[in-house]
Amino acid sequence: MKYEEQIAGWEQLARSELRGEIEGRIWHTPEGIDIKPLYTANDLEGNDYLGSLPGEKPFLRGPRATMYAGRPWTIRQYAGFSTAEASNAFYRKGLAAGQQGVSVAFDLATHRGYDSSHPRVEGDVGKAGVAIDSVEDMKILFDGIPLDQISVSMTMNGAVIPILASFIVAGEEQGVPRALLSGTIQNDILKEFMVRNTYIYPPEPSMRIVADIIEYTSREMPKFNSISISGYHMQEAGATLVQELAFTLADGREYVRAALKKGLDVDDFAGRLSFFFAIGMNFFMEAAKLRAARLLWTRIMEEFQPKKSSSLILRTHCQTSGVSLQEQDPYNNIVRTAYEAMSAVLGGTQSLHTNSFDEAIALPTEFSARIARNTQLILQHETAVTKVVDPLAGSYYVESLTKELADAAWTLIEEVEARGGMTKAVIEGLPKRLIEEAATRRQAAIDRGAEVIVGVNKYRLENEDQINIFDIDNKAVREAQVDRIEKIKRQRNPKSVAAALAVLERTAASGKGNILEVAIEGARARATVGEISDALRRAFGEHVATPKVVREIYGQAYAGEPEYETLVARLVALTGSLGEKPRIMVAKLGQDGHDRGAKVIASAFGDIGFEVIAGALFQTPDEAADLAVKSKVHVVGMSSLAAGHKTLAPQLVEALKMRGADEIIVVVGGVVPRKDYEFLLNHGIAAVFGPGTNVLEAARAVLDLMEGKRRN
Ligand code: 3CP
Repeated sequence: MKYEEQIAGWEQLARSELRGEIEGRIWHTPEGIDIKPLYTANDLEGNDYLGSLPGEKPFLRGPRATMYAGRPWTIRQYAGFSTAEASNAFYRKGLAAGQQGVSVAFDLATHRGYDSSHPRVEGDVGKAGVAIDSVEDMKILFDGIPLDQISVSMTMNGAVIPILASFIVAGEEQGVPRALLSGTIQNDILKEFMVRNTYIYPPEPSMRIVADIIEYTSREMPKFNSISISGYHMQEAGATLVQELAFTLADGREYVRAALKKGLDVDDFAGRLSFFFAIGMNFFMEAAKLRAARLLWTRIMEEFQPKKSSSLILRTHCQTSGVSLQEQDPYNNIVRTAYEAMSAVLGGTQSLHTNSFDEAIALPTEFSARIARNTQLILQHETAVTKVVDPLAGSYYVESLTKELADAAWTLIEEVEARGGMTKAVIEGLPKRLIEEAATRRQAAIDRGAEVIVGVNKYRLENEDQINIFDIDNKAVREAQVDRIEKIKRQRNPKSVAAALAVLERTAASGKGNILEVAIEGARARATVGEISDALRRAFGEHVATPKVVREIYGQAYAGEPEYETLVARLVALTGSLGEKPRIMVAKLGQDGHDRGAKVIASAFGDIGFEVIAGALFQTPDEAADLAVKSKVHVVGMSSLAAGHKTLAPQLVEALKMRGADEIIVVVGGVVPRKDYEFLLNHGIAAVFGPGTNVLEAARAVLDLMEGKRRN
């Protein structure tokens, strides 16, 4: 029988099993790729990359010839909290228990270039990462960790100059010259403007900083990866896998151009560019994404005509998806993470972080961190997945997916190119808008139950046991940090600090010289992270984003559904009785730039019929209260994802009271542990919406509160 006839036979069988057409079983993915129930040899026709080998161009099958059969991926768990002492102890325990590399999470004050003593960061110090104010903190952070043997990744973008400078000096003072330091600095500012928001300076000077770091590390630190070009945060913000792939690679192309503009030879730096992707729950597509990424990166790099083949290779770190973790029935997260980890490994990652099951709600405990680490150790030692290179190769489905993802991402990459490249596209806001639209569409799919999340919108437990949550005494951390800063300032030579900072400011303003090189002198003289950042602020100014809200995505997804229409009708009635649309301000306070939740809420509430005022990022409680009063809002919805809620929410309530505006209803949404609800409700918060909240339910609750208030 001919193959075509065989397939026709299968189709007939399938139709009779389905009692309908096969088309009904095609899965229309958010990526715009249609997935059929069956893939066959026919799907491989026109696929040019099937014969390629790992370690060879176009590296689709892996950057190394032997991959994990030669050396398994690095188990690199991202961690950091509280003080340098506490984080150092955590790293040392992790390394002793099988972790293979260090990955530092800094707190948001550090990310945004503020010392712990700065009044704007009161709620942020030591919360979502470790507080680092100077070389002294950095030395404590790596005490007893030999920096010439253990590679260190630092997720830092905004305050990348003082942090990398302090790391280099800490290494030096530990007896490790910078040429021997191995590791990675994230240094990927473009995605900050798109999604992560820990930028400080405007895009153009920020691109100069990236290029200066590439220049300096390629000359002085041959074992150090100068950048980690990240799609992770895009997926976390709601991007589809095609968007994640395309925008990340387009960012990479932009960084290569920025480095070439500095006069560097492509072969001097390309081999030390690295990448970072998220791995979500779409198991095969995620593995295919990594294969497609390597293929496309080789294509992009060939444009720059490097001589070394290592310049064509995409090496990547991966992290299992944070947004796929749920607060409800949290042990399910262990299972989710294990699948995602397997997918990352089948895709050929070089380094991996596996999330802890409690990370939807708080920092990991020692217990949850152990399970997360062991998820990888079990993969490496017990499953035999390391024995064979690229085991999915040749799969009709995975090879087709790899090609379809690559083709779709390439179209988007070329669209960005036609608009003048990624810096321009970012300034114009195209990627941000597309990602926010995708995020809103996905939220609607989850709220409607079209996308099932076990334990959240289906199979939900009636009663849930609460798990132990790790909490940071943020006040104590801040006091300890302030004491140390004061001590450093007493002991250092003020003249050398002032001189180093003046040179730094001049170097930045002049456009000549290397900013990192001169900042190292500042760090050595014990200038703090805040002082070095301020010198650059004086030269470059600060970036202020104008929040924009996407419209008519959420409403369209729900159009015609009774529960949505009922809510819209309630809104119309309330608008009639108020004589104006109910106004809600969505506020982000402190240095927490995670704005996916806030944006989705703003977008959905707008569609339902509220007038939405989107507050700027990084407001203080006083600034938010001023805007709320000026905008005459009925409700403030504070979105908190970085654990600052217990400090900032009561301050916001107080600030409104001081302005005689205590009739404004304040609700809090985001990553708030259940055990904090009572505290917030006792401090003037009217309702708390934790992770997994259905947006329509939140809108209903806000309406109830408003109507209740009108009746009283
Ligand atoms: C690797 N090697 C091999 C083989 N495989 N040698 C022989 N045979 C093999 N099969 C060599 C490599 O060439 C290299 O040596 C050494 O072994 C280490 O391998 P590697 O693949 O370079 O691995 P690693 O050092 O771990 O570096 C991985 C990358 C790096 C390149 C991806 O950039 C990295 O570690 N990134 C981590 C980024 C990170 O952790 N980010 C955290 C984000 P040579 O070096 O001598 O060649 S956390 C953000 C969370 C969200 C938020 O922002 O809040």
